[in-house]
Amino acid sequence: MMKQYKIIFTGPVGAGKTTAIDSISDLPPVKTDATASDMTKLRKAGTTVAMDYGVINLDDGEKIHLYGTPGQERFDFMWDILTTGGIGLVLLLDNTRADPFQDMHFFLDSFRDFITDTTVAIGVTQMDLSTTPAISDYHQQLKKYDLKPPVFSVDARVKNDVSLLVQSLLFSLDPGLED
Ligand SMILES: Nc1nc2c(ncn2[C@@H]2O[C@H](COP(=O)(O)OP(=O)(O)OP(=O)(O)O)[C@@H](O)[C@H]2O)c(=O)[nH]1
Ligand SMILES: [Mg+2]
Repeated sequence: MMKQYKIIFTGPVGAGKTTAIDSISDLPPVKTDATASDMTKLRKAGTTVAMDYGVINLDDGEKIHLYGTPGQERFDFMWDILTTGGIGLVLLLDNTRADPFQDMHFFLDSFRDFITDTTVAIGVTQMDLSTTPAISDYHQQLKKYDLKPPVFSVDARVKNDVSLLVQSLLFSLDPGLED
């Protein structure tokens, strides 16, 4: 029986969850983006209302299933559903948002039980548009929690960036998973 793993991407609206899964999925991803009137203030056309799904096929036939949550809190009933059976969380944060540390706090708190049972890796997107806060500032903030997750600058549109973040998550979970 080939092993199957599931990881979950979460983070605020526009952080790049849908884009990231698009970038690394080996199959055309399944998206549930809808246009909404309140999207006009964002740089993007759609927002996820249920989930994203993609998959990475590993060389040995194993699969990593990728699930993206909606960013909007009004769809937070999906968050528990999507984390069930997952082995780790990728938290994407948008560095151009008003208060990315507040976003980080909110999502670490919302997914606290899941993170306690599994592991988390953090990707900070849009650093080309806003260079502050710096990655070192995120590390500084994280000292307040009992967590030492990997934190990377990630462009969700770049496959290699997203791939490195996923690898760091798998590695923090089980060094044997990465080769
Ligand atoms: N300039 C820049 N744009 C980025 C970067 N990462 C992602 N984007 C863009 O930011 C937008 C992210 O949109 P989505 O992927 O829909 O975001 P999401 O997290 O799925 O949002 P919701 O589903 O609404 O919660 C897209 O237009 C991406 O092309 C980055 O590092 N730099
Ligand atoms: Mg989305």
